[in-house]
Formats: sequence, structure tokens, C-alpha cells
Amino acid sequence: MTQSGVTLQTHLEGRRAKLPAEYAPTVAAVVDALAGAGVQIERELAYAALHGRLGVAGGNNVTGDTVKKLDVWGHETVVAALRASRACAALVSEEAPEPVEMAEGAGQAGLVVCCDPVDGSSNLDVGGSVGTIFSLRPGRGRTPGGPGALGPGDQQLCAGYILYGPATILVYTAGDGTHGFTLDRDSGKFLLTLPDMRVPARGKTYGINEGNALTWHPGQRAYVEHLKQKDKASGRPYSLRYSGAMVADVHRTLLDGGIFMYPSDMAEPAKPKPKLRLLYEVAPMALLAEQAGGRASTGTGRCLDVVATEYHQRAPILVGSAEDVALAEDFYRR
Ligand code: AFP
Repeated sequence: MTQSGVTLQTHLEGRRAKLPAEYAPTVAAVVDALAGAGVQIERELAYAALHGRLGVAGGNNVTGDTVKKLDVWGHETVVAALRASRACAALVSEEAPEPVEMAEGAGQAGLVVCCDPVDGSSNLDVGGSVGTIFSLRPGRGRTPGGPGALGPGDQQLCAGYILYGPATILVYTAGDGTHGFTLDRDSGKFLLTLPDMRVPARGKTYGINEGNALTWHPGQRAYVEHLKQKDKASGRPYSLRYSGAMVADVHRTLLDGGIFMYPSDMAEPAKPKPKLRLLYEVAPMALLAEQAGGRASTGTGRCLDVVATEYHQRAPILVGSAEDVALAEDFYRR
């Protein structure tokens, strides 16, 4: 890792020409606002136990997860940051059943932001890594703005995540490669440390919640069994790595290669039940992986081709090294 001195803002400036001209300033403003929210979130995570902010807030969110106090606080922090940016027309958040409309950013170049403010929140009370995931789509000046979030993943102008681990790392793509920045806690600035990330063509690790194996698609089960078989030539068995926070698992996969998977529950084959949310988990991670030379599949098709018709829609994802994901798809076809 190198300390380049290139800040996130300078880097975003350099990406302007690659974005539709009218959206370049708002993309920069929104990513900057989310980075600022990330700095607040990382500080709060460090002090959460001391501030009495660990534990549950009570109730479940729209997708059925137990809501933690930090989920609520993180959502409010992101809403405030996006309002202040005056570049966001609407926010689709895991913690709000309907989009949060923002008159402040409702102009022609306003963006629709999809975000999971604190993803992996089951890790919060046990000192594990968590993250923020975001995706930006063109608002096209429509009111209300929320419906601009719907459509295929290819409509994303920008996607990224912030990983809160031993260091705070922001990774984003604006359609011109995938780039990572580390927070310099002294200056409060994100500095480029992972320019033009490239996912190795093949890896040595897989990540999946194996507790669900009994309800996987037969191809999914056969693929994981394959990864566990000993074969020196293809580097098997692969090692299992799974943290319970998608941001941490995908980050490791982008850097080291391999594959992270959250397939559908196929207990009732006619009614597959994926878990992860398309707009603020699957689609942004798929764009980041593809922009880093990796691949992201539902098992049977490209994740970015999945059309969102609902704000909290779910989709399966197998993401990581291109060759590993392609082989997994092959097992789904057999
Ligand atoms: P939470 O934010 O509700 O904890 O969910 C995290 C997550 O959406 C994703 O970050 C993880 O990869 C996945 O769920 C973990 O799910 P399991 O606990 O079912 O393995």
C-alpha cells in the first residue's frame, strides 16, 4: 500500500470527463457527503459502547432485520449529509420503507442514492467489521425522485462502500475502474491507497453462510463441495472466509480473489428467496467487482442485468474472481 497524497476529492475531479457532464458535479458532491458521513460513523463506532449506542433499537426494518441503535443513527447521519450536499433528490435506505425525498437536491442533476448506512449490523455488538454501501443513479429531474432508483444495475453512475475495520477504507467506482482510499484520521481526509484495484482471475478462498447449505440450489451445493476437494493443480481445497458483513467479505475478495456468495434459499424451488438487497447491496458490489475485472452473477445471469422493480427487492449474488464465478455458474447449469 502506498501513501499517494491523492485525496478522494482530487481523484473524483479526475473522473469528471468519464461521467455525463450534468452529473459530474453532483456525483462528486454526493460521494464527498457520504465520505463525511463515513468519518462520523467510524468515530461513533469507536465510541458506541461508551455512548450507550450498542444494542437493539427495537423492532425490525422493512426487510425484516432487527434494527440496532447504530442502524437508526447511521441512517439519520446519511440523511443529514445528503441533504446538506444539495445534490441528492431521493434516498432509498435500508432503514426506511419508502424513499426519503429531498427537495434540496431535486434539480435536473439531482441523484437518487441507494444506501445501507450500517451493513453487517449483527457484528456491531461483538467488535466485528461493518460497512456502508452506496449506489448513485441519475434523478433526471423527476419528482418524486425515488422511482429513479428502479431499473437495471447498469444505470448506476457510481457505486462504493466504506469498510470500518482496523482502518476505514472507502472504495468507489464511477465507471472508470475501482479505487480505494484510506482515511487519514489526523486530517480527516481519504487518501488513495488502492489505485485501479484488479481482482485476481482466480483465488483461494470462498465465503458463504454454510449453515444454509440444505436449502441451496443443487448446483450451489455441488460447487461448494468441489471447492473442498483436494486438487493441487487447481489449488483446492479453498479456504473458507466469512465475516457476516458483506463489505468486509467483498473487500477481501476484491483484493485477494476468490468468491463471495449469498445464494437464494431454495427450500421451495418455485419460490426462491434471496436475502441480500438488490439496490444497496447486490448492484453496487456487482459494479465495483466488474470495474475491477471481476464478475458478479446470480448463478444464472449477470447481477447488473437484474431489473429492480421494488425498492427493497432481494437478489442472489456470487461475486469475485472472474474464473471462480464462471465455474460456479457452470455448476448451476449442470
Ligand atoms: P445485517 O446488516 O442485517 O447484519 O446483514 C448483513 C448482510 O446483509 C450482509 O452484510 C452479510 O453478508 C449477510 O447479511 C450475512 O447474512 P447471514 O447472517 O445470513 O450470513
